[in-house]
Amino acid sequence: MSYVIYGDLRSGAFSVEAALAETGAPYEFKRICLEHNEQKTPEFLAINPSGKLPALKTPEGDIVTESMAILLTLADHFPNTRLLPEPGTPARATAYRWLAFMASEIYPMVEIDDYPERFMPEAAEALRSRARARIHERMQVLERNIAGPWLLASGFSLADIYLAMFSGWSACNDNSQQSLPRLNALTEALAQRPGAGAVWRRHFGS
Ligand SMILES: N[C@@H](CCC(=O)N[C@@H](CS)C(=O)NCC(=O)O)C(=O)O
Repeated sequence: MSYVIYGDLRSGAFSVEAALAETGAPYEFKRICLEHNEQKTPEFLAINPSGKLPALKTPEGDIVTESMAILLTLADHFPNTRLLPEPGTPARATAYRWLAFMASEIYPMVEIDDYPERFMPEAAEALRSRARARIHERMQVLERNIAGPWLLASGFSLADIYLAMFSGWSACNDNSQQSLPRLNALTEALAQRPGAGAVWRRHFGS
């Protein structure tokens, strides 16, 4: 059995697929179409009760949800791929720091940007614009902390894959609203990688 990714193109499933591509492990990509709200079907809710992508089924048949948890699980499954710096090092702690920042400070704001009517149907557009402003502030924090070319001075890691995912979303990286030159350079560097780069093009184009 191989890994099964439940996801859609341009969704959080990009990060899972890119990480798996870096490991070279076989996987299947099961499309759950966000446009058709397939993440809310009973079949998918049985996999992830929160009705969100991505989800991962391991070769042993275990389900993992929550993008950061999935990425950390893959780092555990493939220690030789060096998806993260060595355990116990300051670089590893910095990777956790920024992964958690993106998962907790930015991803929930993207839900508000995508579905503002869930939270305030009477003022959806005003809420979306507040969420975008907060996302932009937080993307600037990341921009200032990119060591170059990768987020960590120690080199490429899962944090780059996760950061590139956010940079692919207009809510986070709208060129007309803000300038993120280091982030754009990081994404270009990621697009050159044999593993994650091919997945980047499949999800986000050139
Ligand atoms: N905390 C979740 C957030 C996942 C999430 O919001 N995924 C989006 C796609 S990128 C989704 O499934 N949205 C559909 C919805 O909220 O109905 C994670 O990190 O995996």
